[in-house]
This record gives sequence, structure tokens and C-alpha cells, in this order.
Amino acid sequence: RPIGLLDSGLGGLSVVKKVIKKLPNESTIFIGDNAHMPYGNRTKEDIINLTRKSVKFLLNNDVKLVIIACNTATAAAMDTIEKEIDPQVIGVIQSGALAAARTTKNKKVAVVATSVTIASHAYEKEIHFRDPEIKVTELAAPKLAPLVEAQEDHATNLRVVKESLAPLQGKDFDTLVLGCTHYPLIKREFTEAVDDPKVTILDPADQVAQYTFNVMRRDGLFSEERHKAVHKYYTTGNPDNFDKLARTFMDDDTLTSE
Ligand code: DGN
Repeated sequence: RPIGLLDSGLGGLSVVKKVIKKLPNESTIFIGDNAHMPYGNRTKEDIINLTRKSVKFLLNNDVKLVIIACNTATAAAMDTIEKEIDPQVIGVIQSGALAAARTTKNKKVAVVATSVTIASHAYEKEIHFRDPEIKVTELAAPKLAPLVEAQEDHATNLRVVKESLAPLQGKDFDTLVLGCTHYPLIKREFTEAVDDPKVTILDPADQVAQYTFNVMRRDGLFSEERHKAVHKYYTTGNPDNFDKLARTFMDDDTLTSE
């Protein structure tokens, strides 16, 4: 049985990639809800309903656990969804917060994410749960997930990332959390915009993959070694746009497009 992952669009692929690397024997199935992207400015009710639809699709494909590979859906819908279904549900925010609390040395963390994620203060709460002394600066960047979906060139990406991160100037943080799963797809532009070797740019997906591994070990969910892993991805939107970026980003041909 595969591991199921969902996102509002392409961003979740940044999580799929790390999960496949950490769990090479496991099959995965990913659904990107590109038709309803972006989730970042929708109401909670709306996000719950859309997430529920993707979860239902994954359950129809007999997944053994569900990773909500979207910070916005984790913030808005995870509490509801995990009460509704049998398989374990894994979100991305707790893992991101744990990684941030472990990474910061000067106890100053910045989180950049969608408006819904920032308004929920989920990162601040989870980071303070680990260490209440950490100062958390939260910044909503509503332009960035749509920017990734638009698949612009490097110069455009860099300009918009720079503009979006401008309010963080002078905040003296040493850890910047990429609090939206779309952002690791333009990590290069984040690195160039921040332009400070003291700052760690943190992708929560590494810790999500580790946590998924731990849960699967705990629950005895590993596939047999001789099983051949198959990776499938689906979109509710335009399959050609999705396919192009998915292939470049995953930089291999392990994916079956349907
Ligand atoms: N990838 C989603 C996230 O991690 O929050 C959000 C993208 C969006 O729908 N704006």
C-alpha cells in the first residue's frame, strides 16, 4: 500500500521528494489540487472541504498513511481530518517547528508562509511549545506560492522573493523556515535574496520525512524489501503544466503520470 500525500498544487512535490529519499522501498501517490490553488487566502471551511476531497481520493487508492504536504491545509484542516479517518495523518508544521527549535542558536526564527498559515500562528505556538524563549517573527507572503505555480524565470522569482522578504530586514534571525511547501522549489532565490551565510534556510520536509519514517517503524508499516516502489502523481488542474515542472523538479523518471 502506498503513502498518500496531498497539496494545493505543486509544492507538495518538495515533500514527496524527501519522503522517497528517506523511504526508498515505499510507493507514493500524490494529489495536487491545482484547480483550486491557491489555498492561502481561502476560508477555513473551504480549505477543510477541499482537503477532505483530496483525502478521499487518497483513501480510495488504499493509502496506509496520509501526509498533508501543505502548511495551509495543515493549519486549517488537520485537526478535523485526523478525527475523520483511520490512517495516521501527518502534517508539516510540527516537524518544521521542531527543526526550527533545534536549528536556531541565537533563538530568533523567522517563518514565511501563506496568509492562512501565518494568521493561525501555528508555527509560533509549536515553536514555543519546544522553547518559549525563541523569538518568532511571522511573515505572510501571499505572492510566493502563486509565483511558483506560474513557473517564472529566475530573475522574476528573485525580484518577487526579495520584495516579499523585505519586512524581515534587521530582524537578526539565524533560521528562516520555508513555511509553505511551494517555497523549496525556489530555494535558490530565497538563498540569494537572504544573502547571509549565517542564516539557515530550513525546509521542514527533511523532518517530515524523518517523522514519517519513525511513525512507520512504530506502527509496523514498512513495505517488504523486495517490493518495487511505484510513484504516481495526479492533479485536478492542467496535467501538462504539472508534468513539466514535476519532471524538472524531481529530476528523475521514477514518476508515473496519469
Ligand atoms: N503549499 C501550500 C502550503 O504549504 O501552505 C500553500 C500553497 C497555496 O495554496 N497558497
